Amino acid sequence: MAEYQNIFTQIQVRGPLEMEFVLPRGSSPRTGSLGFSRLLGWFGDAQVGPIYLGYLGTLSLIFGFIAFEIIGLNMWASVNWDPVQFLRQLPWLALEPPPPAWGLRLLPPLAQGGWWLIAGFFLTTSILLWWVRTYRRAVALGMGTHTAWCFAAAIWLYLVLGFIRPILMGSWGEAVPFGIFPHLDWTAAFSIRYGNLFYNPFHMLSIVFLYGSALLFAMHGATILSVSRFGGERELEQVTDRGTAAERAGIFWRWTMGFNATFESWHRWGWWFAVLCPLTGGIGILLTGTVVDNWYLWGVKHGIAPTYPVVFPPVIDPLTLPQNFPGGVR
Ligand code: 07D
Ligand code: 07D
Repeated sequence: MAEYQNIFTQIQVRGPLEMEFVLPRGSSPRTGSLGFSRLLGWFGDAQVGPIYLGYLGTLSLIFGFIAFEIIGLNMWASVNWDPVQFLRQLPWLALEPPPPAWGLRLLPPLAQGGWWLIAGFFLTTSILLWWVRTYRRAVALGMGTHTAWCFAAAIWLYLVLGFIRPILMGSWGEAVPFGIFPHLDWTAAFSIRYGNLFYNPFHMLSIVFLYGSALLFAMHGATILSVSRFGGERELEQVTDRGTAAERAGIFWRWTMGFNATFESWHRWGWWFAVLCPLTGGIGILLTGTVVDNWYLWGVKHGIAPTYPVVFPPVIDPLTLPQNFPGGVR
């Protein structure tokens, strides 16, 4: 028991390496028992490894590495293979999707988005393989698959942005480029192109859950740390007892805001807020350009955005005036 509790305190255990469970039949062996790290011990458990790589993990890393290489080499080629410029300009470099003229063509010329499609294929496969890994490792440990479903919510937004919505719009050109600042430019341009994403109610909901997640995270972290002098981080033993850290933490919130979550329900709040952020976000992106062309005009129609007052008289395009064309009307 004492050993178990040390995982949750700042004491760093230096015993024989914990070799964890015996894996079910057919599992790959675990690799890399690296020993202990004092630095990591300050942040969490001090033991490093063993890791379960398995064939899914290995494949995922290989696919991810290929995607990363294709993106990096394309970026490097775009500065004529100059290593200094590559490093200097890295945050601005991009691998862009095919221009709209190629529509949904599966293999446009490599330099016109072909590489983007190949990199996207490898990255997506890598992410999906990693998802299966999170699912299967949880099952192997007899756990629920909550982490996998949380991850699936993020993958949903990723797939909407780079795959599902471009297909519905009939062009890969709608998708996000690879690149640090280029993907921010895409985000800003997308908002402007579709009439200001602030008026998209699903963008609003996504922000609610993003900010809400930060708030809940802050409340939870602060609450647990504030009762650590009563052993509050040993949550499970305390849920049903009186006078414990758990009860004090609950009473604190009941006193300050009239309501308290329980040690169990808090984690449901956290899980749902995290999941709903990209879930609602993905719905918002999916509707943009497919169902709604301009979120500002949509907002005006539904009474959430004002029309701009007519401050200036209408301007006549000078090119339409005959006096600008000495020969008469154009
Ligand atoms: C802290 C967990 C660790 C993850 C890290 C990110 C890469 C990319 C690849 C150079 C919280 C690892 C980064 C592997 C390197 C190349 C080709 C998670 C933590 C440390 N974004 N975005 C960032 C991605 C989108 C937006 C940073 C990915 C949408 C804005 C990083 C995706 C839109 C801002 C990054 C993705 C959007 C960022 C930090 C995929 C709308 C910032 C991320 C796969 C949702 C911030 C310079 C972070 C920044 C930022 C990665 C998608 C908007 C490079 C992988 C298209 C407004 N994004 N992003 O810490 O500093 O996440 O940008 O969908 O301000 Mg982004
Ligand atoms: C990106 C899910 C995919 C990631 C995966 C991870 C790897 C790396 C490697 C670990 C993040 C794969 C990981 C490959 C592994 C290592 C090393 C989740 C991702 C699978 N917005 N906006 C959102 C705000 C504006 C715009 C969401 C705020 C402007 C667009 C969020 C503001 C314009 C999109 C949000 C603001 C604009 C969004 C994202 C303020 C720009 C989206 C939620 C205060 C001028 C996305 C519906 C999320 C979305 C999105 C917040 C402003 C554009 C809540 C706070 C008006 C185009 N915005 N935004 O979970 O879903 O992202 O919209 O101004 O697509 Mg926005």
